[in-house]
Amino acid sequence: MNVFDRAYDDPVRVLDEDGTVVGEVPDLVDDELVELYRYMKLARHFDGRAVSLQRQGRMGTYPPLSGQEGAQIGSAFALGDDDWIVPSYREHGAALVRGVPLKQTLLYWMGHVDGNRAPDDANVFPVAVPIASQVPHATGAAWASTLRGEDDAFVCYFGDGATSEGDFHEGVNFAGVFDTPTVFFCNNNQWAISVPRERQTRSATLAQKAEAYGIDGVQVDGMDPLAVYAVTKAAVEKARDPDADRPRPTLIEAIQYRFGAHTTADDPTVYRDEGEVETWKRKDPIPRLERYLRAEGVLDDERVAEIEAGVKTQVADAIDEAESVPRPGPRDLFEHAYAELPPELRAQYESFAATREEHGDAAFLEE
Ligand SMILES: Cc1ncc(C[n+]2csc(CCOP(=O)(O)OP(=O)(O)O)c2C)c(N)n1
Ligand SMILES: [Mg+2]
Repeated sequence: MNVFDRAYDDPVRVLDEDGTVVGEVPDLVDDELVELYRYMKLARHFDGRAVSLQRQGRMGTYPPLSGQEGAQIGSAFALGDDDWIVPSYREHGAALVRGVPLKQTLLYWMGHVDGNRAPDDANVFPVAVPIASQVPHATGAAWASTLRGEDDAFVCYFGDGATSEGDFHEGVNFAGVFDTPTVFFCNNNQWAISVPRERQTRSATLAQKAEAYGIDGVQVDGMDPLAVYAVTKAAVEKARDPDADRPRPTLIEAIQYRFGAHTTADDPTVYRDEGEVETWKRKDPIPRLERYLRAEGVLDDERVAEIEAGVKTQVADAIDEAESVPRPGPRDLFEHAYAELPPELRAQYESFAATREEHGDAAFLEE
């Protein structure tokens, strides 16, 4: 199957909503399929616990990923060891597959500066909160890698809303012109906070935006992990091949839905219908893959129970580890952005320090 030779509005599918095979099943052995499933369960459980920690005041704002596990885990699974991911702020699942421990993700959302530094061997860029700012970075890093004679692919994640930003167009255009090994992975979860996909662009699809930049564009059912895996794998292999007979960059539009709020600071009930959420929940990537794996005899009740127990322990341990790290102090607010504080920030810092002294804040003074 050449996934790139199809209409922009014809998403690649492997499993239907019931887990029945409707496309070409990618070549993964049973252990890999179970691992894919386990990671999705782990990401889902982590997500629920992270929201709960925020609600209990044990963590800062957090962007939930539930519903998007198929896109995140399926795509990250398709990468080689030396490939890179360039995430937005919701890619905890993809980062996990690439070797960022859950503890690290928790630390980030707890406000620790160290949380934004992936382990050296994980090949994961820092979290990017400014929308689409990571797109030119992914193009640039991929171009640098080519200039160095390496053959690594760079998968850049961003949302539907990000396609309205100049950075998206600049990054994809440059990638087309310089034929960089970049895979632009758009998580079209239908909403940019409260702005629906229809108010984002008049284009019929996001995938077709690739046409303007002379690269391949393809839609995939983002809640079908096997389809996501197959499409990402094809895009990554093309990106790595300097002799490819098609442009190396690809724009993937992964159609999906976020089940929860945009972040814990958002209330989606004020802008979207409960019926819409229920419709998309029927496409949930986890039961879908589970049904397929049970039908294939790869999973049974016992194995599922074992996976669920393992996932719970892994998340509980990560929370314990993250919470045993001393909390960042207010002084951290003034560090790390500038080597030397500009005068206005220095004045703010001094005024803040004076109030801490007045309050006899020993912890602050000792920091
Ligand atoms: C440049 C910029 N403008 C505005 C914001 C505020 N903001 C944070 S998330 C978001 C919506 C992004 O939607 P989308 O790209 O679809 O990603 P999603 O969160 O749905 O994954 C906005 C507008 C921001 N972070 N950066
Ligand atoms: Mg979105």
